[in-house]
Amino acid sequence: MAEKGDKYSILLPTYNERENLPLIVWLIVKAFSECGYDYEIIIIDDGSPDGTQEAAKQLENIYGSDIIRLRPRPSKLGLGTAYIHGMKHATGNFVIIMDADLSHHPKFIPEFIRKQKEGDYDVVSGTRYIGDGGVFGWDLRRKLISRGANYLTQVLLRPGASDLTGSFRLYKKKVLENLVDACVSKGFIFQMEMIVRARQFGHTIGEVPITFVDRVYGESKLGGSEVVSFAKGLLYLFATT
Ligand SMILES: Nc1nc2c(ncn2[C@@H]2O[C@H](COP(=O)(O)OP(=O)(O)OP(=O)(O)O)[C@@H](O)[C@H]2O)c(=O)[nH]1
Ligand SMILES: [Mg+2]
Repeated sequence: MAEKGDKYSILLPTYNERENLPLIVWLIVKAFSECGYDYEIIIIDDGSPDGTQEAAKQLENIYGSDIIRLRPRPSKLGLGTAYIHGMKHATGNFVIIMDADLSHHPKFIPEFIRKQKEGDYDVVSGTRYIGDGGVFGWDLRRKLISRGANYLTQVLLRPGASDLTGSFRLYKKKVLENLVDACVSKGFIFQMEMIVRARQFGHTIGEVPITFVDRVYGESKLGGSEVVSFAKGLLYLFATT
């Protein structure tokens, strides 16, 4: 049951997610109405040309401005800084970070919360690589890249968490603020650095198996340049942590 005083701020970074946003928001609202916790959804849209912001405004009208909080930025400034921007506006003592493209299903949120309370964890990370977790809809290339990146990192940095590149996580807000201050990398590797630093600072990490479903609407952006910058970032972390 809900405990008094706890509030969850969900950060939803969006870039061209007009078709996905109404459904993900509805699913989050549903998840919280079932578990009864206080929450807010912070939408950080980077001037999406597809009209995501208009959709977000309609959602604000439907659910109210206490639940849906719009914190847009004028142009596409990247995912890492979108989290930082959103975090600054978060009023909860916990922050949940997830993608808005329906790859991360909000039905797992109550499990994240339960897990966090079970061990008073500083971080709870969704994992595709243990228990019932898994990936659906990726081609072999994408699976190999994700597995490879994860495996290499496990070997080089031994972070003690099974899914390093995933981005469906719950943080104590104070812990997230510290980690964000400490992290240097941008892009795909940012998620990994967060978990590596969490371990480095002695934070506790709980894990929840999640299924990850490839986006149905919208374009995928993972290209060769991301792979190269990931490899560079990994070597940097290996050398400095
Ligand atoms: N605010 C903001 N959000 C972004 C930006 N880039 C991506 N996003 C959002 O961040 C989340 C994750 O991005 P995705 O494009 O799904 O990245 P991915 O899951 O690695 O790749 P695909 O799903 O295959 O495209 C989604 O909700 C995006 O809309 C950005 O520059 N600014
Ligand atoms: Mg995605």
